[in-house]
Amino acid sequence: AVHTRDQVELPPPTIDNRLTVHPLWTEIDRISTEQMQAAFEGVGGEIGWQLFAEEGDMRMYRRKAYGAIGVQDSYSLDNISPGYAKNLKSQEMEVDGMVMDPLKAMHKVRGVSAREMCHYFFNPRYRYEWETTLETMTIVEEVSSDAMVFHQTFKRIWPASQRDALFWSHVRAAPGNTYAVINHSTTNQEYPPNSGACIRLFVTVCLACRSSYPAGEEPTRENITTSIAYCSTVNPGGWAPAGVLRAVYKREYPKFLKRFTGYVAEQCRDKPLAI
Ligand code: 16C
Repeated sequence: AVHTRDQVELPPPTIDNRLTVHPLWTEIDRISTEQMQAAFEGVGGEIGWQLFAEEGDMRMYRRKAYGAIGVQDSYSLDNISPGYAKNLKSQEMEVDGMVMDPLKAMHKVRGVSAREMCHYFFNPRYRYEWETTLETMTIVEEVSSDAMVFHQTFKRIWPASQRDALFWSHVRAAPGNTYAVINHSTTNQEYPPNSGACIRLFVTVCLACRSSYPAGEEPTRENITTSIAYCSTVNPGGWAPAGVLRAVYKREYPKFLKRFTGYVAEQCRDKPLAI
C-alpha cells in the first residue's frame, strides 16, 4: 500500500509492541482503560455534575472537589506575589484545600474522524498550533508510535507562580470507531519537580472520540460525525487562590475545546478521510 507521510503517522489501530515491553506499560494500560470507560459514562445520576458552559453542541460539566494540602503546599504564600498575599489575608486564606474540580466536556464535530482528532491531539508537531496555555514543550522520551513522555511549561497565571507538568501520553484504538488519547503525570529523574521557577502540577486527561455514519453507507467527510468526551483533572500542585483557578478554567476549557476542534476540522478539510 502507498502511504503518505501523514498517514504513516496516524495513530496505529493496535498497540505498538515497543510500548508493551516498556516499564510504564502496566500503568499506562490500567489508567487508559479506566479513563476511557469513565469518559463514555454519562453525566446524569448521583455524582452531581454541574453544567458550567454550553455553546452549540458543546457542554461542559464540573464537580467541585478539593485536594488536601500536602507537605510541599503551604499557606506561607511563597507561591504568590506579596501584594496579592496581603489582599488575601482577609478572605481566601480560609479555603482549606486546593481546587481540583474534575471536568467533563461533550462535543460533536462533523467531517472528521475519531482517529484524526486523536492524531492532532497526540502528535507534538501540531501542539503549539492549538494549545494556547503552552509556554514550552519538550519530548522527554519517545516510547513508541503510540506513547511519549512530555515536559511542558505553561503560561503564568497572575498571581500564582508558573506551573510545569511531566506526563506520559498514549493514543489507542477501541472497538466501534473509537480512539482516545490519555495523558497522565509521571516522574523522571532528569526533570525533578519544584526545582526551578515552576511548581509541578499533576494532570489526568482523556480525550475519547467515537465516529458514526449512516448504516449501510461508506464513511465520508460529508456523512461522518465524531462525538467527543474530554475529561480532565488538574491538581495545581501547590496552593493557588480558588477564585482565580475557577475563573481560569471557566475561560480556558471552552476556549481549548472550540479552538482544538476547529483546528482539526480546518487541517482535515482537503485531506482524504482517515478512519
Ligand atoms: O489537554 C489539554 N492539553 C494537553 C496538551 O498540552 C495536555 C495538557 C494538560 C495540562 C493542563 C493544565 C494546564 C494548566 C495551565 C495553566 C496555565 C493557564 C494559562 C492561561 C493563559 C494565560 O493534556 C488542553 C488543556 C486545556 C487547559 C485548560 C486550562 C485548565 C486550567 C486549570 C487550572 C490550572 C491550575 C494552574 C495553577 C496556577
